[in-house]
Parts: sequence; C-alpha cells; structure tokens
Amino acid sequence: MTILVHHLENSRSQRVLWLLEELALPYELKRYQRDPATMLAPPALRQVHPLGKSPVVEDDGRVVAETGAIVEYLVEKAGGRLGAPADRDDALRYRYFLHYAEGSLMPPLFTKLVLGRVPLLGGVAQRRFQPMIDVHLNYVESELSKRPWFAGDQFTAADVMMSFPMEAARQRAGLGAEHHPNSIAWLQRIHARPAYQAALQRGGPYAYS
Ligand SMILES: N[C@@H](CCC(=O)N[C@@H](CS)C(=O)NCC(=O)O)C(=O)O
Repeated sequence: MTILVHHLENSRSQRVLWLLEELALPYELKRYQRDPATMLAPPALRQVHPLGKSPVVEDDGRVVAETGAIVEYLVEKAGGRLGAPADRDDALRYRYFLHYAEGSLMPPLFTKLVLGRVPLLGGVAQRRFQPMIDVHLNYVESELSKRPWFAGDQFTAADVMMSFPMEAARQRAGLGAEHHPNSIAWLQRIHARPAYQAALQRGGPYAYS
C-alpha cells in the first residue's frame, strides 16, 4: 500500500515529503489548507487523528502522527537509510537532534509567533523573549561549526527534522548570516538537495524555503 501523507500547506509536514523523496518511498498526498484568519488546520484533519494537526501519515492500515515518530517510522521502513549512523557519538547526536527539533527548539519559536499576534504588548513580550531563542541559535551555530550535518559527516534524518525550526528561525527569530554563518550555509545545502526541491514541487505553497 502506498503511504498517504495528510499535508497541511506551509507546515511541518513539508519535512515528511522531503524525507519520503530522500528515501525514494512512493507516497500520495492529501492536501489541507489553513483557515486564513486563524491559520489553524481545517476540522477535516480531526477525522484522521484526534489532535487535528499535520503531519499524519497512513500506511498499512496504521495512522502515525508526530513528525519525529513519522520520521522514525519511515527510516525503519526504508531499512534504516538516513537513520542513526554507525559511529556511537554520531548516533547519539542523531537521536539528540531528532528530539531537540520539536522538544526544545520549536517551543520558543512557536511562543514568539503567538506573542506576535497579541495586540499592543505582543511586540514588547516578543523582544523580552528573544534572548531565550538566541541561546538556542548560538548553540546550533556552534554545533554546525564543528561538522557539516547535525549528526556528523553524513546527512541524516536528523537534518530533515531540524529543517523546519531552522527555517522558521531564519524567517522570524533572527537566524542570519552575520551571526550564524554555518547555520545559513547548512540551510543553503539542504535547499539545494534534489529531494528537497522535489518535495517542494509535490507539496505546493511553502513559505519557509
Ligand atoms: N509536534 C508536532 C506538532 C504538530 C503541529 O502543531 N502541526 C502544525 C503544523 S506546523 C499544525 O497542524 N497546525 C495547525 C493547527 O494547530 O490547527 C509535530 O511535529 O508533528
């Protein structure tokens, strides 16, 4: 059975399309559009998974949600390709960044986005919040100054996981060439990958690339 991706425009699920392209696994898409006023996903996604978020994939009669879990599922399905490297330290970094992307880096970025929508005091709160984000951006920059990919010398699914928070950070949280040249070079490298480009073609509008 072909994997079905429930894909919300301009969202984290772009990573799943990219990984599927990297792994050359066949898939089909069901597209969903955000509500233009609230930016929320349409109610139809709740019929797929109770949280109504994207991404969600269906495969072999199973529903798999949560990007990190989907990434692990797809890597496993592809026989471990782009998964944990053989080297122990690389493998530990692989696991770390797989979790760090959604567990630690996304929450402050999302908080900043939400604060920006609060009338009047939102902008002030955002500026107060920025130093917390800067700690992350400087940390990520220092990691990428030591090695080309998040796990080590090889591109892995950890890079795919890190793409969305890094793209979001560039767009709205001050990640830039002046202070984070290695991070920007990494973004340029991922965007140049043929599979990344193929996923953009399949996925439709994506404002972060
Ligand atoms: N940690 C979850 C987050 C899922 C999530 O919040 N997805 C967003 C897309 S970027 C979404 O569906 N937003 C629409 C909504 O909340 O209604 C994951 O990585 O899968």
